[in-house]
Amino acid sequence: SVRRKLIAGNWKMNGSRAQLAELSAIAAAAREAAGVDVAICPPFTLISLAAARAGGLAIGAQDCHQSDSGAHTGNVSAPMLKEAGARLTIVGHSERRADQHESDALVSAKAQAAIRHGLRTIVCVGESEADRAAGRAGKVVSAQLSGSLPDPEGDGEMVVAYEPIWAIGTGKSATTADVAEMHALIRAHLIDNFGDRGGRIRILYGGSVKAENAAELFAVDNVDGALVGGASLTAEQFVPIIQAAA
Ligand code: G2H
Repeated sequence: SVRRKLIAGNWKMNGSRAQLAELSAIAAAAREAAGVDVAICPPFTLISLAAARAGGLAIGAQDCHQSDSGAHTGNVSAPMLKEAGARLTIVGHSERRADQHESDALVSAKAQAAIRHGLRTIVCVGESEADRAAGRAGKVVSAQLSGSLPDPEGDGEMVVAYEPIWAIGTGKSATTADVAEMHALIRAHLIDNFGDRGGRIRILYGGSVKAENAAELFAVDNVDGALVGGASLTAEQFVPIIQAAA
C-alpha cells in the first residue's frame, strides 16, 4: 500500500507516571515493526514525561483547543501541546462529541488549529447503534466528514479514524464487511474532496481492537491502522497489535 500503517493508542482518562513504564517495551516493538508508525496519546498531564521517555514513539494528545491562547479555562492549545513534546492529537472522539457536546464545526476548527501547528491530526467519526439499526450509518458518517474535516493546508498531516460508537469499549467490533464498506465510503469522500491527496490520507479503524482481531482488520482494504483504547494500556496487549500491522 502507498500508506504506512499507523497504530495509535488512546489512553483516555487512564494512566499514571507508573504506567509510563509500559512505553519502553512498546517503543522497542515499534522499532522492530518496520513500516509501521506507532503513537501513544496519554492524558495531558503525562505528555511531557511520556515524550521524554518515548524512545522514538510519537506521543500525542486526545484533544486540542481551536485557539492558540486566551481566556479558555481548562483548555490546552496546539502550541502548548507542541511545546510539551506532542507530535499528534486526536480530535472529535465520540466520547468528547457526547460528553463535551462537540459539534462537527468545532471538531473541524480544532483539527485546523492542530494541523496549522504541525501536529498530525486524527479526526474521529462514527455512527451510533441507533443510526446503524436505522440504516443510516453511511449518511451519518458522510455528514460528519463533510462537517469535521479541516482544510488540509499546513504542516500537519490529517488522519481519519472510523469508530462505530457501538463497538467502543464494548468488546463488539464491527465485522470486516462493515468495516470494508465504511472505509471505502470514507476513501471516496476523501478523494472527492482532496483529490490525489485523499488517496494518501490514512484511515484508521477503532472500536475494541485487540490482538485477536487486529490481523483480520488490517487485511481489509483501506484500513491503514487502528486507534486502540483499552488494549493500548499495557505493552502485553498493545505489542501484538503493532506486530499484526507489520
Ligand atoms: C475507541 C477505542 C479508542 P476501545 O474509542 O479510541 O477504544 O479500543 O477501548 O474500544
